[in-house]
Amino acid sequence: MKKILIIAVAILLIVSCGSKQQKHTDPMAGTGRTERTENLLASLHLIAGKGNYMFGHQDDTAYGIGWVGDDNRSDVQSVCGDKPAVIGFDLGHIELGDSVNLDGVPFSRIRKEILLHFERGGMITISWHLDNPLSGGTSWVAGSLKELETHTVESVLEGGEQHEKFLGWLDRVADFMNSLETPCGVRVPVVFRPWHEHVGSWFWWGQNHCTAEQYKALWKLTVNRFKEKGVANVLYAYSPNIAGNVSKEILMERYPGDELVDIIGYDQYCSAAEGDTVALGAYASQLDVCLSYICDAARQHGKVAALTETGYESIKSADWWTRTLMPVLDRHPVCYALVWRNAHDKPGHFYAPYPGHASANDFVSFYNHPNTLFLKDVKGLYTKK
Ligand code: BMA
Repeated sequence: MKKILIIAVAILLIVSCGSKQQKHTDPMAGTGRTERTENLLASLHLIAGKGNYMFGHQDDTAYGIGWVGDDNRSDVQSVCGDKPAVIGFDLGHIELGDSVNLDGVPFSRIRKEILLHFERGGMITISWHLDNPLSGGTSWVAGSLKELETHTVESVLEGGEQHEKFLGWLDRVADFMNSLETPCGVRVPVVFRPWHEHVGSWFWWGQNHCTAEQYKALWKLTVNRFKEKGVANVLYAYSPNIAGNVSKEILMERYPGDELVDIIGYDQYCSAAEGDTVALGAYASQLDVCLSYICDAARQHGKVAALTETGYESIKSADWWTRTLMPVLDRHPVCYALVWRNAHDKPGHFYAPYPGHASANDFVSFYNHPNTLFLKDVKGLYTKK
């Protein structure tokens, strides 16, 4: 009986891998990463160099407005007939050993969706809203715990009282990265974007809660631990955020170093009240200025730029896509722009349109614009250039 089962599994593997060998080769590049991972990075440079940008959406295939957990469903696809080229997922709470993330999405589902999107030819980016290892709170700094949280980064670094525990947390993320493997043995390349929006102070790794040196040490610890765990399928994205009096120096102050970063990103949201065209314009001009800083920095450091998070909660302007966002993106060589999630359980907390939304038609025009890339437009992201 056992024998029959083993033979059946072997046949299944051979059939699903589409080859006579049980495993495809997953060649390594000389850099300690897989060739596919390096090919993805080269593709990102090419896309940005051509003046194109991929559209991305957080949690796109996990849930949307009025649905959760359906197979092969996407609000973006329901509106324009194609999936985003980039899908983002978040690993918050994986560090605790939980089976679902902080937004209730099972990690098994996240893994499945990542493999599916890779097989479709799309790109995956991963963020991590992890808890506070020192206070037991969330990523977000709560007023009453402020003092303790100010010391969190220091506490996880070498010599700190949370160091050992924190290594265990990093290992859980590294294990997840290593588990992203197709049945044919191909490791799925992903963009990992840790310690984001650090120019603000809302997360425990933010500006006021650690020194620049501590922030950089946190980054280095993360990358080195992943290396030690054999992670070979990850590109790293640095993503500062908008802040008052923003300058290129502020955005780049905590840049961890060329050998530790592949993508220089930027996060900025539009928070205009409905009908406030002045605020819409302010978002666009601020984005324009900051993307020029980010693209400049990327050029200087030999990196590729991206708008790693953006969006307008509830999209309260029917032509936001083509009138506000698109003209700015058209002016800067960013390889992708990702909007945040369409929460199924938080009314109004959505950033991509769904069928019937007032901006749906405008989104179709955005989709049809020659510079925007959706899933059907991206070919060979992982093949040699
Ligand atoms: C935030 C919100 C939260 C969510 C978090 C992580 O911006 O969407 O509801 O828990 O991102 O996805």
